[in-house]
Amino acid sequence: MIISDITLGVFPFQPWNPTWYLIYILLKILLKKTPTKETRSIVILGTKGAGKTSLWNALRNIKEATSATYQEKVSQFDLKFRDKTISVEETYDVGGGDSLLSVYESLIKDNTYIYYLFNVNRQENKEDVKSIDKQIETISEISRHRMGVGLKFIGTHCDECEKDKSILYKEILRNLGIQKKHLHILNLQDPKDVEIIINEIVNNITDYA
Ligand SMILES: Nc1nc2c(ncn2[C@@H]2O[C@H](COP(=O)(O)OP(=O)(O)O)[C@@H](O)[C@H]2O)c(=O)[nH]1
Ligand SMILES: [Mg+2]
Repeated sequence: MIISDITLGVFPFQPWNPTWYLIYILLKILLKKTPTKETRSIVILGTKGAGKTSLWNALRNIKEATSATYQEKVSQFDLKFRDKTISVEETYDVGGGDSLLSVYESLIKDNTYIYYLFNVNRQENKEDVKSIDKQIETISEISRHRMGVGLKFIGTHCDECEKDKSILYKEILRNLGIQKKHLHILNLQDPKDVEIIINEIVNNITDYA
């Protein structure tokens, strides 16, 4: 019975592989619609070039072109939406390379909310699929030893995709075997799209300054 539930997940999951089966179950537990009032820190992870640094910059109102990131400190900053302001705890903006997987251990703490970014145009790209596999496996494993970790996917670069957004949603939801509430499809270069994330963070987190 459970098998039929997971056969939907064809990308990046391989449900016939027992390791993936476990990871898939763990991931399901991690999926949370939004940060919550218990959330204490925000972490942005994902594949190379997906837009992690762009999103950190947009959240901080930094208008700079990005270059490949290895590991850069994101100092504490205030995030404001309408009349509410919250404080975002210091963290690191890490690159999408395999060598940085070990850093996840210190980034993902109790009550961390993870935005997991991938480029919607590279769903079939072998390198990206491999790194999503590895990163999700690492995140799931670390989160087993943490309390209150939440995760949601953000498919980026949707402006570069010819497909209609509703079709893209359907395709990705089917491939990942997740529900719509666990996915945003955004153009990170559009301030309106970034505002969706700012609103989501500010309105669900209690100020933890
Ligand atoms: N068109 C478009 N470009 C994006 C989007 N998100 C990021 N970029 C660009 O993609 C490149 C890589 O982004 P970056 O933030 O450095 O990715 P990172 O490796 O995940 O930190 C940069 O040139 C960004 O300007 C998006 O949603 N749409
Ligand atoms: Mg970067």
